[in-house]
Amino acid sequence: MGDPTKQDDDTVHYDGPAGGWGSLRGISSIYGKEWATPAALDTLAHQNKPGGFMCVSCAWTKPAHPHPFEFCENGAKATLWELTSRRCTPDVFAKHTITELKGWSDYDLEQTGRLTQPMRYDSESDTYVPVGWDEAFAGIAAELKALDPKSTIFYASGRASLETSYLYALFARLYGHNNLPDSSNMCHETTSVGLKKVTGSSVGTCVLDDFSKCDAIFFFGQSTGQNSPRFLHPLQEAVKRGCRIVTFNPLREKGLIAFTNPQSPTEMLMGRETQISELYFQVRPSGDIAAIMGLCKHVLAREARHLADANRHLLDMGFIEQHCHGFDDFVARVKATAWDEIERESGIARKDLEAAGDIYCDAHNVIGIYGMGVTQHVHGSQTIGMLVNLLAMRGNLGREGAGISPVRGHSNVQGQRTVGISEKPELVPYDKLRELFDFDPPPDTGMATVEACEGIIEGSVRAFIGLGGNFVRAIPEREKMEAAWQKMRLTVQIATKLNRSHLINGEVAYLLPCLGRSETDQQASGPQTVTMEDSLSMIHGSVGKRKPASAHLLSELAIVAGIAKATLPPHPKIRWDEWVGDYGKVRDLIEATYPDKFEKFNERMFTPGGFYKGNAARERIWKTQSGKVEITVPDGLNACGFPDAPGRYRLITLRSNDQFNTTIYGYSDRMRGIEGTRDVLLISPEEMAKARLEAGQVVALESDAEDGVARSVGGLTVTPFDLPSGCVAAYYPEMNPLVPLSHHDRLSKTPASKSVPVRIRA
Ligand SMILES: Nc1nc2c(c(=O)[nH]1)N[C@H]1C(S)=C(S)[C@@H](COP(=O)(O)OP(=O)(O)OC[C@H]3O[C@@H](n4cnc5c(=O)[nH]c(N)nc54)[C@H](O)[C@@H]3O)O[C@H]1N2
Ligand SMILES: Nc1nc2c(c(=O)[nH]1)N[C@H]1C(S)=C(S)[C@@H](COP(=O)(O)OP(=O)(O)OC[C@H]3O[C@@H](n4cnc5c(=O)[nH]c(N)nc54)[C@H](O)[C@@H]3O)O[C@H]1N2
Ligand SMILES: [Mo]
Repeated sequence: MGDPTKQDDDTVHYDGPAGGWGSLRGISSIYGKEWATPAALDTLAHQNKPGGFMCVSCAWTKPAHPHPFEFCENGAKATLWELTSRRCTPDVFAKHTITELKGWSDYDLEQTGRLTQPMRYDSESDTYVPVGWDEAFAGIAAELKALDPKSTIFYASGRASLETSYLYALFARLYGHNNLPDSSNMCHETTSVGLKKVTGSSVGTCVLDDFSKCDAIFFFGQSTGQNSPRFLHPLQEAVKRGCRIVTFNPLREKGLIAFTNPQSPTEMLMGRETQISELYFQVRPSGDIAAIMGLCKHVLAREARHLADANRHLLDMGFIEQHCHGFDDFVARVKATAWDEIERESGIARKDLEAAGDIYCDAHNVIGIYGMGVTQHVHGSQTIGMLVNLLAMRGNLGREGAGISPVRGHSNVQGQRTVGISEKPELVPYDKLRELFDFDPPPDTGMATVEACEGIIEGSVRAFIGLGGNFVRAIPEREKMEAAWQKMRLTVQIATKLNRSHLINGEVAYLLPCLGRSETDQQASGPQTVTMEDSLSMIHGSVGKRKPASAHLLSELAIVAGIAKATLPPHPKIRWDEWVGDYGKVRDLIEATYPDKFEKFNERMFTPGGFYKGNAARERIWKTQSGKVEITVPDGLNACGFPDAPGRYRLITLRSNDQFNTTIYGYSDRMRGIEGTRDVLLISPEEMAKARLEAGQVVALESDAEDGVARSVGGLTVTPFDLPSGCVAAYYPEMNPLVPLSHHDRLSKTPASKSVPVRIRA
């Protein structure tokens, strides 16, 4: 295995805009090595096209009129990663014990390639040994039958299809629990809970067409160039027609500054780039509540001037009176908040916030966008509330060309929630489940991610099934979690590639390899289609055409059904074999369970651009407590939940464009100019001087959380970087040992990974 800290020798430092030659080089650096087959290129050409398969990377929408190659650098990487010619066969496990494999880097583990056969952990030899599918299902079932269902966890990492997710959740409830954490619990749960609280809808209100009608876009903590690059196309088009973009982000992220379309030969040859953000503010991490407060303050000042000069309102009084609850309290709070407080907490000067406020006031249609820079804070839900307040002031909600648009992560993470992956029974139509399957689903609230981690640490959780993902790497509190994990009785991982979570196994452990989305899924009734829901609530069919990586693979749906059938007693209405034989029948069940969202599901699944699930909030129907948009008042002006203290920094945990979550593709963070290593501590030159640090010095980060627990990560090279004062940045997942499990959004329990309290130890 290569040295994981060394960079690939063909990576180059790239200083241009996002997209452009750099992104093509990013793709070809993977191509050049081992994946360069005509078949792979053909697969990519079908990516995100009607009748083709849907990208396994991000959740950005798939347009009705796709580009000739509707994929980006990251989508291509993610697909090629799945198409690798390398195989992690039983041979790999025969040659290396689990203890040995634990010494490998995460990068090297995934480099072993696609898993090919079901494996069972053999404690005597400390290895994974091959096992037949039926034997694996029977073994898992025997364990599950002996356990209290409520002591087991069924995790899902937002990739599995709507069909598989629906059956997975059904299995959990038939077996007897609602313990269905999802990667969303670490991601946009703040949206699912916080946005729902104020608008009544747990998802964004915008559709793609709104981006061609908006006059201004306000961006908070979402890194489009890295994490949803296809979204740069509609952004570029919006800018070209005069839409004004204002961005709030502690880092100057390339994609939001300028973009060259890699699919436009003229732009590529002429080196032409589009400036994306007209104004770009390096807000302090957790300072968005203050920044939005400043914007609102300016809108109120403009309203007063407007009334005096023109005797007309600048605010949308009709919307406020008819659709908002609590507006007056909010206005009182904005007026009572002083500018110097706003400047201090946001790190942005008053005149700058006023300039941004002018763009807001002068635009007829405004869209607010956000990502992890908003959701992963102790008061992330309150920041979402503030963004909704700002939009509501001029009626920018539930109207064409305007709205709120959280950008989701995993390609079907939003959809998994739609079809029942939820720990909350009140979010699932139990009456329909009773009617369809003739059973009583469990009434009690189950465990989401944080509760599952608490249960694992405390020993009350006895079994964990992972439908994809890399739970142990993605969660906070790594040290305690890794130790506690091995005390579980049973761990089962359904996966395409080997990762860390597969090596930290329970007493009884199975590793079950599944088909990837780009591969043909052949069942009794023929090749199958699967479906997903994207970030803009569009539902798409996806058909894999590639030959499976191994003849032993089963589909995710078949694996879930296989375990369920072996575990549960027979029941005339539960027809696992029939459902595995024809996924169309599962879609019929989804339609019967959610008739308003999935009408004519089988007929409509190949609608170009997808079909819209619908959203009441878009129609100005607010399913909130008051029946109106809840205009909320935040507790304070920062979202971090801990006070400033000497030597304490807010740590931002970052992704690079050369990773997909816990999967590290390589060591080139091209857009930030960090090459060859991920073991860096990014810090501003001013903070370096204050802390007497030298560039290149190796330091450790230590937890500075109020709980006093010792947590640290060492070996970080001090790297000067353009960041606001009082904060540092380093990579996720390497920094996860520093995140306390209790450090999460107060409302939704989303881990607060974007402002972790740390100290630097030289
Ligand atoms: N290539 C690639 N694509 C991906 C992923 C990946 O890992 N790699 N992951 C996928 C997943 S699951 C998700 S959820 C999405 C994540 O996509 P994003 O939502 O973009 O998530 P991050 O990159 O973690 O953080 C977003 C930005 O928040 C900024 N930020 C940090 N703190 C603050 C703050 O306090 N305020 C503001 N305004 N900004 C802040 C950071 O500088 C960063 O630019 O991407 C998806 N797509
Ligand atoms: N500190 C910090 N922590 C974070 C974050 C952060 O910004 N900072 N971000 C959080 C976020 S937004 C998220 S979404 C989570 C991510 O948490 P997870 O979703 O649990 O992690 P991933 O890295 O996306 O999972 C990758 C693994 O999924 C498996 N896989 C890939 N494709 C498939 C497939 O088609 N089927 C199956 N069954 N398996 C497949 C492969 O084995 C691969 O190793 O991490 C969270 N943790
Ligand atoms: Mo995510």
